[in-house]
Amino acid sequence: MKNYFSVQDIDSLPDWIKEAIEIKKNPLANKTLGANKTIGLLFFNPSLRTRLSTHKAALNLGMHVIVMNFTGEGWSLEYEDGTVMDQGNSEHIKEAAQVMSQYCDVLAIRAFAKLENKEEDYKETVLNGFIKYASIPVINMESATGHPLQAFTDAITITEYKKTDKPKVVLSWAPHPKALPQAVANSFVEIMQKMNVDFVITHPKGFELASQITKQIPIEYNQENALKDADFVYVKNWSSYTNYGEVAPSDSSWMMTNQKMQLTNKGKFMHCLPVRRNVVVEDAVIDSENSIVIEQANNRTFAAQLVLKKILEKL
Ligand code: SN0
Repeated sequence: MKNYFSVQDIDSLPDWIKEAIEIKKNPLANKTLGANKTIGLLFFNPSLRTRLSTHKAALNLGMHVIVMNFTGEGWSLEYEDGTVMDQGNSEHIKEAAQVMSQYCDVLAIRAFAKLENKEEDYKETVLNGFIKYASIPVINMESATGHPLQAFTDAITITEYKKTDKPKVVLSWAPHPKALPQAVANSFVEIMQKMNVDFVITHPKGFELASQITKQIPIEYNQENALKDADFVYVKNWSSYTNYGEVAPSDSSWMMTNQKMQLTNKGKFMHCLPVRRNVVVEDAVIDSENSIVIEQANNRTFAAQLVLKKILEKL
């Protein structure tokens, strides 16, 4: 594997999960693998878990870490070929990516969907630009359409907590005041298709994810029906894919509540965080003993560490 761009880059999910759980038991087992290697973490958007856990993973492997925020600090980059650059953008991705490839051995990039133009976002201009012009491996730390480090974390977490061979997993849409990307939901859906789970997606009509991602996964428009006997309830907002970037009118009926969780099989509550309390999920659910969001976030380090290990082994 050169780049970790999407969950499709995982060659064997069961093996990856097993190895990540081994790393978790002994995070410093490979503390010299990354000696004298540098990772550049580039952020075009805010981050807490992704930034700290990827940084921590790199340190556990003995790497040097350079972090750069493009939100106000870097030159604003141009991605189109042949543009007359007389507008706002100061530097072309061609030079930026080649220059950074001289300073670093691996790049990890966060660049959210802009949610203005579906075709533009789904072209993955930023990540694909770096993959095209950088001469070093590129890791996706949430791009316009996917968040594969989060999804791999989620697969590890479900494996750790499952009590049956084939648990029921529900991805339940939630309300949100802002337009959020489909990235987390997309990658979660993709990785669930690689797992032995009984998987259902529930959301209001009009919030269907891209059909090339959801494929044959059942969609249940009645949230309460979907939640019946669920072992894992993964709650996440995403803005509309069809009416691209549209936010649902404010309506708390899709918020995850204690009452709804009673329908599940003592279901574990999951969310990638950050989460808007009492909009997406009631306090009583996220604060309950069935909430595994903190352990889920803990697994971000070991997911990132396995991805980095795979990349370092091929350098
Ligand atoms: C991002 C998203 O893609 O949904 C990152 C999740 C890992 N979430 C947000 O941007 C939340 C912002 C907010 O104001 O609640």
